Amino acid sequence: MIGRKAAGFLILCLIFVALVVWTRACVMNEKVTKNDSGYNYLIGVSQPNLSEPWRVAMNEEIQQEVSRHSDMRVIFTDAAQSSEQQAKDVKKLVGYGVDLLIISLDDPVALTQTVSSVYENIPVIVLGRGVTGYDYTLYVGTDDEMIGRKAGEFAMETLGELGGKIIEMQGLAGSPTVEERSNGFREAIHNSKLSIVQTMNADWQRDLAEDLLTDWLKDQPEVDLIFAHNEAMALGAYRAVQKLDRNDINIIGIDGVNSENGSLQLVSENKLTGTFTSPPGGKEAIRYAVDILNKEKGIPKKVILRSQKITNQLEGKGEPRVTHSPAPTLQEAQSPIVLGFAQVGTESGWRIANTKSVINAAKEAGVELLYENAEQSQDKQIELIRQFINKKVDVIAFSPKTETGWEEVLKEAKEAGIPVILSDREVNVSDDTLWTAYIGSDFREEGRRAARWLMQEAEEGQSYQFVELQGTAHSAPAVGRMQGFKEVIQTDQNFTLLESLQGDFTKKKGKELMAAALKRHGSAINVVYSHNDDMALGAIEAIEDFGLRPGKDITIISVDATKSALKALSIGKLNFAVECNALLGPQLMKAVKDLSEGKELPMKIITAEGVFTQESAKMALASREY
Ligand code: GZL
Repeated sequence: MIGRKAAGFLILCLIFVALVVWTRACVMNEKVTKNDSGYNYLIGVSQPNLSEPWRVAMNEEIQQEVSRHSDMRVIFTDAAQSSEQQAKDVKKLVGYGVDLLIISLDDPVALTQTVSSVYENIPVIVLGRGVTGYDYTLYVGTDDEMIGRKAGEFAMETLGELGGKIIEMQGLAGSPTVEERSNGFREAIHNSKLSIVQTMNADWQRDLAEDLLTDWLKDQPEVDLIFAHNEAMALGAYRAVQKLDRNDINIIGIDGVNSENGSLQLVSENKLTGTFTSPPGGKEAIRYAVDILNKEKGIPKKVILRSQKITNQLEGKGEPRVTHSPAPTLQEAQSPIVLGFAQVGTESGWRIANTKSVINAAKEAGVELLYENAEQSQDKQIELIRQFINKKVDVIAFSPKTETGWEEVLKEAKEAGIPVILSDREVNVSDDTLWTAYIGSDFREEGRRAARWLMQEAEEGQSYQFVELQGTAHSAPAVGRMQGFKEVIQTDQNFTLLESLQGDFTKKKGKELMAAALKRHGSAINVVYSHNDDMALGAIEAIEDFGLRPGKDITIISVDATKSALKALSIGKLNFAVECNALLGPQLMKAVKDLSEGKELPMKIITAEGVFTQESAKMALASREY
């Protein structure tokens, strides 16, 4: 007889074996389930609600694009306007083992932490309305400040010389979308005869907008226009003015969905004066999800979709008027595709790396590159673009020296039907369909990152006097980095700007300007904020010549994070570098290829970028590509 102990041991062994078999079966079963049903990727989509037509359209786009991929499945959740429920939905989707989460949210304050924690384990695409911060793989949405600005310009156009009183109907307070749309609108009407007499928050919801307005409007005789941040609230506004027989009030909305109660229909029925499309981005989100899951290189940080103005100035055939013809796309591409590229110059290490990236990527992609360098002359760049037009290239790309002065030549390119891609720097033109896409950085965020680091490293009670070395005057990076830095640093009274000096992004100018500033201020300077590495490296030499220790007596922060900056960081002569990605070649060629395949490009493709401290620079130096 087997002893009692032996029997017990045997039973334990049998239980253990059974457990192992069962676990394997589960795992196999799960894998079997996935592979068995013939799909590899499971996408989770979390919506805060489906009460807005815009969100219904978003899901439809996602479903449609997923159905083009036989190895992909999607699960949708709808939190019915509860942030707590949306957080639970996200956890449930992660529990199902989704490979990628797409989340659109109304309440970033409640959900940003949830998104951050999911992002630690799987890719996350934030769609439509944003989260605060950058803890996600990719944001697909619109430029909400631009939409707000366009809506403000339209309000001025609508109310004309006399101006008027406006109610602003905002979405959920605290959302970056609300803040940006409101900022853009207020910036546009600033110094005009339009004034916002009441701001309300209807949390993106139609009925709440209707109730708030019905209540407020009944004893407010003088309102001329309502600006609603989305079409659901615009419809609510319409119902309120209808109820109160106040059809004299103009209503401007955003979203432009072409569906029942979508603002495209409301405009054509003359219920809205106009609207600005805010493409839901479902199609783009799935396209990038495929690239992310396939571990493609060069995934951007933000993809910004183009918004168009739709007004009730009906064309003869009674359709809403979509102003501005669309930006040019590529009709009949030659083979190989011919790309004309007018580089701005050779002013910095960043620029040299950028040029190399474009040339190498063109070779790799089989694109015939007509490369020219304007050596910092805008006139030369304009001339080069005209040459490309005359040569009938398929696509033109260039890095505009400054933001302005491009209307004419871009009109000529548009009339010639040649798409123009802005590489690395944006332009400021009245009609943004004069260019087809922008590929580059968020310069204001680069400036904010520099300032945030300075403030977090600042010693309690210590006062700081800083010199700013600015890049090329009126260039997009110089304007953006100055604005972003100022927006943050001005919140701390311990920081005082001594001088802002134009260094044109060159090491020579950076050294000269820093030497002169030291003569004027000496050791009163304890911080230098440089818009690029080359000027920072020039400043380091000037500081040493002056007898002070760069990185110790004077804290230096720079933007670009080229190899030479990482070297200076690693030996303590530089204190912090904000990355500006120079390797735009692959993304530029992908955009050119997409155009040649008839795909519509996003309006802006914003590159993913990081930051470097002295410690992280030491780790990254060996493998740094530029
Ligand atoms: C930024 C780029 C700037 C770099 C400089 O995208 O345009 O121009 O920061 C370069 O180094 O000269």
